Amino acid sequence: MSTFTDAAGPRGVRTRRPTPADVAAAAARGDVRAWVEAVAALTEPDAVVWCDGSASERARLLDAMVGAGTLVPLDPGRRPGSYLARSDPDDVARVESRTFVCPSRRADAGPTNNWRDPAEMRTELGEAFAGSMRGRTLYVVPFSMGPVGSRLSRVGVQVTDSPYVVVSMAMMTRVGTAVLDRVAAGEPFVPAVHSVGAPLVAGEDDVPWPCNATKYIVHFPESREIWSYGSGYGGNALLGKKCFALRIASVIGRDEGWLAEHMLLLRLTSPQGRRYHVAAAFPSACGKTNLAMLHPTLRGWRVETLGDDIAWLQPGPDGALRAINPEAGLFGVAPGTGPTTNPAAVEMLARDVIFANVALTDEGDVWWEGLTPEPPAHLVDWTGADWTPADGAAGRPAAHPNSRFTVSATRCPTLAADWDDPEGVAVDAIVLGGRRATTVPLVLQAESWEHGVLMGATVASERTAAAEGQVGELRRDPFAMLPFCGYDMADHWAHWLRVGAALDPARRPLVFQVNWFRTGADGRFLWPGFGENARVLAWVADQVDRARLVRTDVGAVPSPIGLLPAPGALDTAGLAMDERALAELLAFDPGAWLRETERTEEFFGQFGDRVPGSLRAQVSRMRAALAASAGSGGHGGQ
Ligand code: OXD
Ligand code: MN
Repeated sequence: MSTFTDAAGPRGVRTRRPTPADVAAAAARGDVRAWVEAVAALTEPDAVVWCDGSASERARLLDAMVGAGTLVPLDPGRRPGSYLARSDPDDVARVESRTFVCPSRRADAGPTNNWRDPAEMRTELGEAFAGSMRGRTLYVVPFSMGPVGSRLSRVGVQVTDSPYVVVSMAMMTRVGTAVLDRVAAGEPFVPAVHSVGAPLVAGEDDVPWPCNATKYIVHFPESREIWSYGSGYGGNALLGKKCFALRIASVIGRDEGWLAEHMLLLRLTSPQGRRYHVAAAFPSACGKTNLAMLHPTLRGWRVETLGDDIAWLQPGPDGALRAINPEAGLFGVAPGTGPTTNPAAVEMLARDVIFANVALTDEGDVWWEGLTPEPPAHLVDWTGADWTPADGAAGRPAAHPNSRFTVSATRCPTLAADWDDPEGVAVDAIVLGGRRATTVPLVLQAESWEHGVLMGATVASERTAAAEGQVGELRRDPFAMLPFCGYDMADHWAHWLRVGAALDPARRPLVFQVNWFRTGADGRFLWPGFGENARVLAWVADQVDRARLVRTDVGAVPSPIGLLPAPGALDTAGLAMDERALAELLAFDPGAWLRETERTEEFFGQFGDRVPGSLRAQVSRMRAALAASAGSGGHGGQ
């Protein structure tokens, strides 16, 4: 067993193994070296390597992973600088059932998080992490979420025994020794401990994707710590993303007066050259990356990408809500990404990509469902088995439904030139969406910030493959943050109300709800989506103009559920769509919405009196208006 030198006391050698509490104490002192030493004494790696995020470090690790069989290099002519990783078949998605949020009081985690007593959890973690890195290297990865030094950014240090995680973190965040300088100068860091939980016994061969059947993704929001064990995949292991930039940052934001949200960030430019910044929340795998990289079908409109998954939003000195994307890369869902759904992504993925769990072609390239209309005649599927289109027809996809690409943001052809401006951008509109086959119209504007918060609080979506669970089942996913909020969801709504109140009313973003996924009686989507979504964004921009420039033309009509586009306000020229389908898309059914409000009240019930009174009052008002509308036989929309 290695020894643990206690930097706090008289320098001596401890023979006992440090506990997670000892590790936490070293981090709390802001002493990165002592913290790393403590983690090493707990986990007993063969070596400790401090990473700098350099190209040479990346090259070294990539080579080693190819040697170990973790990565398959792709054909350099077809997909230069790119690799395929095949994960363990039991390590393919975020494990929400094993994700824990552990403040001292259960009530502070709220009813939608898995809470565990922090002391008990530390005991369990102590057992899991004891010797968990034996035979492996412990890498120290200092990283910044957001541009290094921006007042909107925060830093962290991840230790990990996975070289795959090191290389991925260097693409997804800003890794470098400048972060350690900031910590040395007194900036607090989020300590993030990660182990795949697969110690190697001397002489034992490694497997290409080490992991453990038991997993822990643990957050201690009060001490801002992250501990992740047993998985090497995505949000379970790249701890800057969901664990830090959402669960821990949401708590930091709550305490400091800002918001860490599961939102893409884009800039929309009109044919007249007016610029609008939109932050949009959608549950996992609902096409955020596609929307962030939208290729508008409306002539003269342009979208530039600022972020595709996470936004940190903070009231600025100018009274606007300023936002940055804390990430530096994209970890996107591959299936469904193709030349019609997202041409810019196809271009982005041409080189320097690490793919996970997609299929391999006979030419050494990658393929996934949706990349081309017809699959190749033969593939090696994500499990490494032979695959032909007959397997696809039999319901066995070649790529795992949650297969992913990891790529630097700088590869994104639609990336805004100023994407890493430390001042961020001023958000004009917030868009909330979910995957709803029925009930929710194509687009709806909130009547006020408070109404927008109600819209956010009631987002619901049919489940996708990004996490375990029954695909298709409808689940409430407030602000698309259900799996990502580090504190009580209802407190999160109250915090949204507080942040809104801190903004200049003239600069406060307008809030909208969208639903690209409504289906007709035949079960087919009513709205073509993708590039055509620009039509909805153009209406959003128009509404921003009407509010900001005090335009008097009418863009929206009131209804009991919010503002709907006024007849003719949504530009549908040239859209191959009949009037009936359009009317269906924008219509709302008072009966269905009455049921929706009942479900909302039921949903709010679990949060008790933490639900802000103004949200409950709005639901009551909406119910009364809907009852009157249903009674008069009224039917909203166009
Ligand atoms: C993601 C997710 O990976 O939301 O972005 O699951
Ligand atoms: Mn996401």
